[in-house]
Amino acid sequence: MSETILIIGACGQIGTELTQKLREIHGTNNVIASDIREGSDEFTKSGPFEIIDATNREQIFSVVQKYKVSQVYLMAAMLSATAEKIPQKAWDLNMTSLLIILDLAKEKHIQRVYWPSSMAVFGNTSPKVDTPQKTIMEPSTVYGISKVAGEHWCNYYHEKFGVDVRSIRYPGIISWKTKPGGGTTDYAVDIYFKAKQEGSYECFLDKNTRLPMMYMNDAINATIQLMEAESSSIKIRTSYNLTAMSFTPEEITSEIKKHIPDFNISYKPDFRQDIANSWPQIIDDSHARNDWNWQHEYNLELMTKEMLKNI
Ligand code: AKB
Repeated sequence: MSETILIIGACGQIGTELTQKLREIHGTNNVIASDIREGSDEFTKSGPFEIIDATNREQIFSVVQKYKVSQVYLMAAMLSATAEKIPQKAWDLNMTSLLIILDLAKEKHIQRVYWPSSMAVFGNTSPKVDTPQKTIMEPSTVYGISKVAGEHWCNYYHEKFGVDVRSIRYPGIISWKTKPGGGTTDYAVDIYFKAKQEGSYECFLDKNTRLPMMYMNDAINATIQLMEAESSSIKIRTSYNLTAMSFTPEEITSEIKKHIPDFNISYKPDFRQDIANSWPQIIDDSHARNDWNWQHEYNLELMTKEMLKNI
């Protein structure tokens, strides 16, 4: 069956590349990009684009009806570091948008929903190494609280109303096309840009802070793979643990130095250090690997080559 897909938050770091990939698969006119404001001309004029405030049900519903949308990818969200500064707004954006989409699916206006969760659902009391799919989840950030609550809303709508909602707990996502904004893992993107453009970087996390990460190509493939999987193979309707690699600022620096030997790093941890300390270091994503055959392609070495080649 042919799908008509709406991406909300299409101008963001993941949304941009997701839109491009889905357009390659489904055809440009079957993938409607939307965001609260217009992105670059190249992006907004390359296919259908609508202005949508993700907290406005009327705007979303009218676009769903206009294009007869069958699937929604809800990528609009406020990330961990920004959310700590404006908690109420973060909660409103992250929760209201999700409940609108889940309701539209419950009312059968759309057939399938993708919603991103995050490793931020875990907190200081979760195991840090090989963090299991199911474990204690006591997040210390507003972002994490909104993701835990969102995951349970997804599961509730699936169990109670049969809503086909699918979700991944993303680790830090690293890419060169569109920069992330407001996250704690953003250092692992900034470091490549600064290494290439200025030869030095001041890192806001300490050199030994190990965090789970993934290159964008793997994140996009995983997301689409999950959305295309048979419903019967999806055993988890909260959200799937997912990872590709884990490294520290010191380790990524050594890898960059193989290409830029004079690269210089200094460390000045700020409030984001506490957030990073509360997150897993290494995640166990065996459920995703068993249930829908998730496999990553990029490790630190391969990703570094790609990042430095493309920036
Ligand atoms: C963040 O740092 O807030 C995000 C995330 C891990 O969800 N990249």
